[in-house]
Amino acid sequence: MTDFFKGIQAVKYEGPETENEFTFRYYNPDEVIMGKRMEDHLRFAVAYWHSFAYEGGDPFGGRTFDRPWFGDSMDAAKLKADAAFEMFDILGAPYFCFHDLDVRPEGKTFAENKRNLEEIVDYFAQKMETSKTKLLWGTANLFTHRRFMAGAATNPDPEVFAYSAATIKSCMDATMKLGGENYVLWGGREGYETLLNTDLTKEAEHAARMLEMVVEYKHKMGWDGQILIEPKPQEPSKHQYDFDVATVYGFLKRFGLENEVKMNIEQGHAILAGHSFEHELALAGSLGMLGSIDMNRNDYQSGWDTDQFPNNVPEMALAYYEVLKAGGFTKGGTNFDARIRRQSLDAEDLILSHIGGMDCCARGLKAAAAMLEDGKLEAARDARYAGWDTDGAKAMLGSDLASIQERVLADNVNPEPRSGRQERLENLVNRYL
Ligand code: XLS
Ligand code: NI
Ligand code: NI
Repeated sequence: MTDFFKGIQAVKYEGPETENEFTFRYYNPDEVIMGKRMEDHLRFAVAYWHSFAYEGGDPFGGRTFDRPWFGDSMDAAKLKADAAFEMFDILGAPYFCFHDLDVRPEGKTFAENKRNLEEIVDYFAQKMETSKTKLLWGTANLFTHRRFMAGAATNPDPEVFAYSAATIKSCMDATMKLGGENYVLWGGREGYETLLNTDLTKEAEHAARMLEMVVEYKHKMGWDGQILIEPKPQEPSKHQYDFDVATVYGFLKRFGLENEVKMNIEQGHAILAGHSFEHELALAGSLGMLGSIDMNRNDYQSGWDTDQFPNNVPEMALAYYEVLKAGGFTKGGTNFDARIRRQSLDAEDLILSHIGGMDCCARGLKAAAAMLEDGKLEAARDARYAGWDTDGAKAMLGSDLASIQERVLADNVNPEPRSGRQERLENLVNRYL
């Protein structure tokens, strides 16, 4: 036991009336919603990087946090793991997620990195024998070290492609060994700073080949986890190839990978792309591509990926509405890719931020389920398209321009516009919140 979280008890559900800050008011893991336990709907994950590796830096200043595990030795990495699993227990977190660089010190060579990761993975595996927390996904950090400054799979230097492929293999091995349910690829620097030095064709082909190798390795190992791409439009690079759900879908179709790969959709990234979160989720749902979500909001004024914990229930309600409509999570879940602010120095802040985020998502989920069960919103949507239920309308889709023109002339077709009833629907949604 470390003494980092000393005095903080396991967080329990006490209901909305409680005065105790260290309890859940809405997140009640065992409560059954639409036939499924809340914990099984939401499948919360703690992000190792933000909670344990982030030092409190911003572009204008460095470390503000003082954590006993900061340092680049294996002992420090193990202390970090001890504290992490203590926090998972306190929160009753069903899952966590990590990058290789979050959990192991950076070595001088690839071989050293590989050994360090394997040692920590063994350490995790021991802890996971007694912990209830499982691995939602693993991933490789192919963006922090300077070797990746011009990309990983899309780097003009084939040796960086090689280093990246070797690293991905290690991270997939780690994920499989720990029973992870997904493997995520976020293309941190897969994009460009300037078109003046960039070959778009080569970079796309190399990115696709790397992804194919990931899929091939998954099948070779007989692993049944999901491979997920995480879209983001920019930051750190000026333009990122995995811009948004629509762009990633086009890329997957272009290279014939659309049945092998799904998406991990992050709220903050949706906003950076100029979309709402529910837009990205709805589109992924309609394409059958919704794999998992990163549940962290951006500040709407800053235009930066601020990775804050969610605190807006109406937004969560619309988001989980799309998740439920898409059939809910199977292997995916709700990862808090969120960090506390750099002035939030205390161990308590780490716990309270997660409690708040979990409660906010739980309220959103409950509202979404009520909306879906009530059926009024879907009924209104169906009514809007009811014209298409007729045999004539269906047959038209199988006909051609000339026959359609003949009928329009013969029947003197002259459609009357109808209200889209937006405000009525907005009023309806507000009744569930
Ligand atoms: C960064 C991304 C990153 C991925 C994992 O903006 O959200 O944290 O989720 O590499
Ligand atoms: Ni992000
Ligand atoms: Ni993310």
